[in-house]
Amino acid sequence: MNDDAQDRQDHENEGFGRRAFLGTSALGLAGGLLGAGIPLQMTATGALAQSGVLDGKDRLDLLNDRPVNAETPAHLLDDEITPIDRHFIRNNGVVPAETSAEGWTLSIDGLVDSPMEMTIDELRNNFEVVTMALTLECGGNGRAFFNPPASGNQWTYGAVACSEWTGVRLREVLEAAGVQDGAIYTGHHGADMHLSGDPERSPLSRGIPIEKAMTDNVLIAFEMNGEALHPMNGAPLRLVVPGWPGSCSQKWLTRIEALDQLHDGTKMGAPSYQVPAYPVAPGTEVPLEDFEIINAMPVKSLITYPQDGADVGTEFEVRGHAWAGDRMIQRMEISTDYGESWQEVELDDPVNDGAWQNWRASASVPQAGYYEIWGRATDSDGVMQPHAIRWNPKGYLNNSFHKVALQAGDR
Ligand SMILES: Nc1nc2c(c(=O)[nH]1)N[C@H]1C(S)=C(S)[C@@H](COP(=O)(O)O)O[C@H]1N2
Ligand SMILES: [Mo]
Repeated sequence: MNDDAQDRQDHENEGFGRRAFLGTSALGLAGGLLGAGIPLQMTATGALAQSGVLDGKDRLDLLNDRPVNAETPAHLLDDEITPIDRHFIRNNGVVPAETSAEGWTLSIDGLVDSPMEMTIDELRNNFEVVTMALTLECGGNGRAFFNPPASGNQWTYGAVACSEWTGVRLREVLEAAGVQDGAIYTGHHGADMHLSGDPERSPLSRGIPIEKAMTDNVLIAFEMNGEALHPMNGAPLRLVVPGWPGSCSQKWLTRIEALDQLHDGTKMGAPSYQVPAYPVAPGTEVPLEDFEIINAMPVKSLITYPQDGADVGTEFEVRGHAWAGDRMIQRMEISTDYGESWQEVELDDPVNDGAWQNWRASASVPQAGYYEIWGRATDSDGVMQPHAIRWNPKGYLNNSFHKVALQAGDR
C-alpha cells in the first residue's frame, strides 16, 4: 500500500468504534477537557507530552518520538523572531543520517528548458541571497481541541513559528532553469526516509501552484536566524513557503520538479492536508472526492504573555503575534470579560511580507480573581477568527480564539 492509500485506509477506519476507543484514552480525555476550555497548559502538557529532551530543543513538548514531533508552549513563543531552539518540529519520517552542506545538491527538473543541479555554494553565488522573517504553521496546529478527536499529532498551540530565514528566491531559481509556460504546479522532494525504511517510499512530497512558487517570499533556505539550519528543521537546505500549510515547506530539500498537473507525491492526496469542500457536522464521514487542498492558512493569533495560569496582578501587559496566510492583520483585539467587551491592541506591521505581526496592550481587571484573556484577529479581507472550531475529519485549520487563564492577584 502506498502512503496515500495508507492514509485513506486510516481515514476509512475512523468510524465510531475507533472514536469511542479514543474517547476513553488519555488523548481523548485531554481533548475533551481542553475542548471545555481553560486552564490549558496543565492538561495539555500533562496528558499529551512526555517532556522530551531533544538536542538544542529541550524546552519543546514532545508529542511523538517516531517520527519526532514537538511543539513549543505558547509562552515560549514570546520573541518577535522565534529562536532556533523554540521552533517546532514536524517530521513525517526519519531525519537523514547526513545533513551536512558539504556535497549537498539541489536538482531542478521537469518542465524546464535547462534542468540544473547545484550545490548550496552555487545557489549562494548565483542568486541574490535574502533574509526574511517567515511564518510557518503546521496545517494541524490546534488539532488537540477537535471533538470528536482527529487522528494525528495532538498539537495544541505551538506548531507555529516565525524565524529569520536566509536563502534564495524559488522564483529566481525556477526562472534560471527556464520554467515553461505549461508548468502549473511544483513537486518537492527531500532526503528523509520513510518510517518503514523502504528507500523507494517518501514520507512526504508535496507541491504548490506555480503562482505561489513565483511569490517573492518563497525561499530555498540554508540559514535560520543567521546559523546553519537545525537538523530537525531541514538542514542543510529547505523550502520556506510562508502562510501556507507547513507541509509545503519541504525539508532536507534535494529536488524540485515543475509539473503540468497537480503533483502526485506522498500526502498530496485526500484526506492529507485537505478539508471538505463544504461545512460538515462534527464526526461526519466525508467521501474522499469531496476534499480539497488547503492553500493559504486562515487568520489566527496567539497570546504569548501572560503565560497560561500565571498571576500577574490586576494590571498587566498582554502580547503576542497574529498572522493570516497571504494576507495581513488589520486589527487585533483582546477581552478579559469572556467577550463582553473587546479592547484593540497596538499592532505592528509585519517586518516583511510573510512575517507574523507582533502586538501588545496594557490591560487591567477590576478586582483580584480569576479571569481569561481571549484574543481575536481580523485580516485585511475583514475575516475574523471564529470563536469555535469548524470541525473537519483530519483536524486542520483550527484558528479559533486563543484563551489563557489568569489568576489576577490574591483572593
Ligand atoms: N522532507 C520533509 N519535509 C517536511 C516534512 C517532512 O516530514 N519531511 N514535514 C512538513 C510539515 S508537515 C511541516 S508542518 C513542516 C515543519 O517544519 P519544521 O519541522 O521545521 O517546524 O515541515 C514540512 N516539511
Ligand atoms: Mo505540518
